[in-house]
Amino acid sequence: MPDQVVDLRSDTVTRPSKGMRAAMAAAEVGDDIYGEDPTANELQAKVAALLGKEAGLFVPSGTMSNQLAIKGHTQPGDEIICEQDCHLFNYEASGPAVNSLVMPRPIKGERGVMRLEDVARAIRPNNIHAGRTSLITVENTHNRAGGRIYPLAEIVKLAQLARERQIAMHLDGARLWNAVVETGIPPKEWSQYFDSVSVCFSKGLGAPVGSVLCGSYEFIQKALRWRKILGGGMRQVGILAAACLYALEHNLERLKEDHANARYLAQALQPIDGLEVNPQHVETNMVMIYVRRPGMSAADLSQALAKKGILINAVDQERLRAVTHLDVNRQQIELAIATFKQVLS
Ligand code: TLP
Repeated sequence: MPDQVVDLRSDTVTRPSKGMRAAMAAAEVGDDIYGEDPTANELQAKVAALLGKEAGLFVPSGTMSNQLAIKGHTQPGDEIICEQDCHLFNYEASGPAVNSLVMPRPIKGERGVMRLEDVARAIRPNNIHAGRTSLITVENTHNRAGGRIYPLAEIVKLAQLARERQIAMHLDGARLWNAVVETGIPPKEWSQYFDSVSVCFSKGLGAPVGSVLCGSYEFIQKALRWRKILGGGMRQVGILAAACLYALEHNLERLKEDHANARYLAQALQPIDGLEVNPQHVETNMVMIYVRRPGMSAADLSQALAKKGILINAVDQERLRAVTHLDVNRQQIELAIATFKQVLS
């Protein structure tokens, strides 16, 4: 076994810190199914206020949050427009089809960003031959686009189109925090264009569990019912909500360090023979690394690195995705770089 393991597979691998665990242990709790958990209530109110929405709902995962949002905005048989590389289309086990009986209408984006014309063209006409287009979803930051920040100007245009055509907008903001910290644009400014917003605490913010879905009172009441149906109603959940409150207070600003580490990693990998990396595409905490060595797939390189303690997932045949987070420091990034050099020499 290697002496040291550097885990760059995802920012979901972070473990709760001592301080976070202490906050969890000290949390005031109650039965959340009765709406009586003060810490969960505090978190929901705080996140809703941050996002400028009427209400928030604590849920166990980003997946459930997205699924509840789709359920809340659609009827069976509807179509939902999404970017083809987005999480809810690729990594939620066909959840939209299973839970909401809707058809995803994936649009090919340019590194995660959809062209307005393509979205407009994909909206179904109002006649009996077509499903109703009831929802447009956006992912910010965009995971498979390498943590790209969805440009606010593009969101504004999409929202205008959606309003004109009476289509709801949902934001998968699992990593909205990264976009907020990097751009300095506050959460509310992003979320004002959406009817619902999902944010996660178990990614770069370092909490063990938890997402919050925000929207109107009416929408959240519906989501509350569906959370129960799906088995996501929990009891003394303040123990988990406390971790999220702690994360908001202590781990938000420091995301900048993860972004700096990602940029540093990209710059160091760029000149290595056999790799293709564009540091200009590194906007937040992810680095997409193309493997350009004949006969070597991304999976091959991932395995060779893993043998030496550097864990980085292949996201397709030719790409590795390295994700920086609060459990990886600069010295560990240096070790990762040295190992890439060694493996590819
Ligand atoms: N993403 C995970 C994997 O599922 C791919 C990761 O390692 O990045 N939205 C976005 C944009 C996400 O990246 C993820 C998780 C989710 C939703 C789902 O969150 P969870 O895992 O809490 O269900």
